[in-house]
Amino acid sequence: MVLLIVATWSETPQNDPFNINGGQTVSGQIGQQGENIDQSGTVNNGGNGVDNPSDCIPITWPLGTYGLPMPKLGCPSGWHEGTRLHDTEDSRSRNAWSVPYDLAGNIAINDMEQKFCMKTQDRTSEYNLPWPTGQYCIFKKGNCPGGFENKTIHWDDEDNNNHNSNSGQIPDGKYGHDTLIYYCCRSDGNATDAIILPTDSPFVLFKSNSNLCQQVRGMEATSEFFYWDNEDTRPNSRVQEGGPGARLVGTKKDIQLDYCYYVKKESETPQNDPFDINGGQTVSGKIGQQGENIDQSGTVNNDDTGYYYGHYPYRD
Ligand SMILES: [Ca+2]
Ligand SMILES: [Ca+2]
Ligand SMILES: [Ca+2]
Ligand SMILES: [Ca+2]
Repeated sequence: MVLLIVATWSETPQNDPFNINGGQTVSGQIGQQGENIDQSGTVNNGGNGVDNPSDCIPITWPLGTYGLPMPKLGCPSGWHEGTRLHDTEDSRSRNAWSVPYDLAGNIAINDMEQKFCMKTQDRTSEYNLPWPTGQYCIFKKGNCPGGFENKTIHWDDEDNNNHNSNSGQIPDGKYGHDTLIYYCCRSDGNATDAIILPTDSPFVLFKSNSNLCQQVRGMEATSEFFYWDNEDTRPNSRVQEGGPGARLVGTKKDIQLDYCYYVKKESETPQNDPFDINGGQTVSGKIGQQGENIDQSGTVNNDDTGYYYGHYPYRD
């Protein structure tokens, strides 16, 4: 989401009141009503200060070690990549996938790659929060973060001349001639109640115990899938109730698994950006409820504009 800081009064500035230097990527998150938004970098607002800068919290990926499916556009900064190649059924192969399919990895009717984004550092900043309640799953790496339950999917990969392989950082599991992957799942909230996660770049979550994608504030979710043609002879694939929405299909136990692919909501991109963001890099901000302040990042120079800086309306 592009930083949306728009004045409520009629005098929406023609000339950008903000000059955000440096162009670093910053995500902001907001607190509860009455709180301020995160601030990072030097904010010079000519005396219209944020009420309680100490309340500001930048949006970060939640606490814990875990993984997410890798979208084609890559992993969050600082995470590690990994790959699992499934040698899927060679006889009358019929892997299938959604169109569009926005996950990274080579896919074909007889083999496929799952690619992973793995967060191997438990805490990355003092602002990390726990994962919020909801209905979603992530990959397990070490202990599941608080509030999640362990779940598994077992793929019966090709039995004959199996050429499964893996590389890099991968989720907890068993990676032999078949594939067992552990997930962390929770169903302690409603998928329709939006949770707050970083919106800088696309990411992927799994459904949990629901046909719905967990809603994420500022992001548009699309349900995509991959269908594995698992081993046909003595098929032995298994999924768990309450797991990441995998379904066994047919007597030969193929597996269809849904992915929720998240991109920033188009509607949150202003037509005329009232900000002059130098450097051409992305600055993401998230805004709070009405009456809250917005995040600022980099140097904000609003000298001689006279615009009100203390609070901005929530726009979603
Ligand atoms: Ca194969
Ligand atoms: Ca097998
Ligand atoms: Ca076979
Ligand atoms: Ca099969």
